[in-house]
Amino acid sequence: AACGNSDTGDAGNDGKIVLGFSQVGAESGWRTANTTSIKESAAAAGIELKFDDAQQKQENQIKAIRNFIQQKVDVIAFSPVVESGWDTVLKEAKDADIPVILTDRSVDSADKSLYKTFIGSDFVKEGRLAGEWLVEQKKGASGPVNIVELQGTTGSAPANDRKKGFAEATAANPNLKIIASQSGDFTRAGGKQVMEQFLKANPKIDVLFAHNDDMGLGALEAITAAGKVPGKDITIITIDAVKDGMQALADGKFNFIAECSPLLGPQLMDLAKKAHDGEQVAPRIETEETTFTQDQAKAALPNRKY
Ligand code: GYE
Repeated sequence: AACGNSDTGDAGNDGKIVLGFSQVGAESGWRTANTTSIKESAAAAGIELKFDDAQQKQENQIKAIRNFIQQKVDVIAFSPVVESGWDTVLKEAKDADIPVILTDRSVDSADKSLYKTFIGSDFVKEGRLAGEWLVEQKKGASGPVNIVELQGTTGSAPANDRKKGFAEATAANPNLKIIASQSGDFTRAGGKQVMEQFLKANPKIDVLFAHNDDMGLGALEAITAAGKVPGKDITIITIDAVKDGMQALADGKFNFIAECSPLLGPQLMDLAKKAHDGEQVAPRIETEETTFTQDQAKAALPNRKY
């Protein structure tokens, strides 16, 4: 696949760079938009993409990466479902001289030489922005404000980091109390099911913080079924800002969203080319994002791409 060097992996691919990508799964609207971005960008950049969907299982990702190594792809990129447990397989890629690009989520490996770069969001910041908005909203509260939290996939970087950022920000007001926090695995079904339990166990819930739009959307069903009005009886804060989430925000069912951009494809292809050519790349590339109130969602919705 390489241009002119002694690579053996280029049979029948017209000299194209071959990129092996292991995706987390298809758990959310964010993930679907991310997959589309990667596939479209690869096609546009003339990169041959070998795409694998791991169905939210680390063992499947490790298997996919080993397959990519065996097939001698030029570059490997993946979005690690959880943060821990990657050292062995990353070492195998390094020994095979295949550069690895972490996409969207990072790993906790101490040896940073195991990957070229990490492109993605600052999840701690997203959690903090969500928390800061709530602190501002509730600054006049005279009594306790009960918060429930729907966490993302257990052990994933966005779940760990968003939880941390939100807890840090909301600590500014001792009235803000996180009374329950549990994983809904970043899915609508998970969000609905866990919210049902929260509502049963806690007579007074003032705020829901969901680590992504999809869990918030699932929770809407549970809240409505419990006879409460989402966005009014319960303030709802989420992360991502995919179209369905933005619609819920514009409709007054959500109250605030911290954006997390899934459109990582174009930059990833650029990095894959650079890594393949042995060019230096920055070790960390941070995605640019914003936040949305209900009015801002109304204004942004017509032009929202995903
Ligand atoms: O927020 C969530 C998805 O890793 C940033 O994964 C991503 C997260 C995103 O399932 O919706």
